[in-house]
Amino acid sequence: MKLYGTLTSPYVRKVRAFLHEKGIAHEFIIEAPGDAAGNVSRLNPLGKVPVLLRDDGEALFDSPVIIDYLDGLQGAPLMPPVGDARFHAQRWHALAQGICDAVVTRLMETRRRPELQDPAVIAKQEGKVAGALRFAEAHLGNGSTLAGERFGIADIALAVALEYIDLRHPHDWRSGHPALARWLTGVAEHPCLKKTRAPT
Ligand SMILES: N[C@@H](CCC(=O)N[C@@H](CS)C(=O)NCC(=O)O)C(=O)O
Repeated sequence: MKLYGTLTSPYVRKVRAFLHEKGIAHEFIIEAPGDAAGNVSRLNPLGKVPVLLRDDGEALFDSPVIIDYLDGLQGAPLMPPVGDARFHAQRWHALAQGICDAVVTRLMETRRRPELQDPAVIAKQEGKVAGALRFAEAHLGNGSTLAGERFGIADIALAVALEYIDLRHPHDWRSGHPALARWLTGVAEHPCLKKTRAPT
């Protein structure tokens, strides 16, 4: 199978980390949505990365859908199968997805010409990030994993989202969220996260 995407997209990184953690063989093809090769827009009508192309030619898109598909393929599931652990993992995944969406929207606004930028749009997205950080700090719990017994999708998704804040909306969120900062330090050296970190 082939994964199309960029080195900096947090959605792509999450899928790459997931593939690595599950030990699923794949080819990673670096291609941005607007690249001349045109594979992304050909395979995903929404023109977004990541796109996963199966060997039978079927294309999957939107990172949660790709992850759901990959989790059923081989190895121990990274999404708890039932119960509160499953719902908690899905909620962490949704929170992480929302952080990435807010940081991307903010980034796009800051990249417009200064006279076109709307400070209200930027403030609104920063408010979402701040709210998500507060929620994460309050719901972390005491264990090293966020949901279920083992390192899984919740941990991958949140770690990727927090490091995406550092990449694209760098600010000192750590002093106000010490437990979250400690948690990230604890998981950041996990091989699937180290291997997929965006180049600096
Ligand atoms: N909900 C999507 C979001 C994917 C997404 O927005 N990817 C960005 C890159 S970070 C993209 O391809 N943007 C191009 C565009 O929106 O045209 C997912 O989780 O896969």
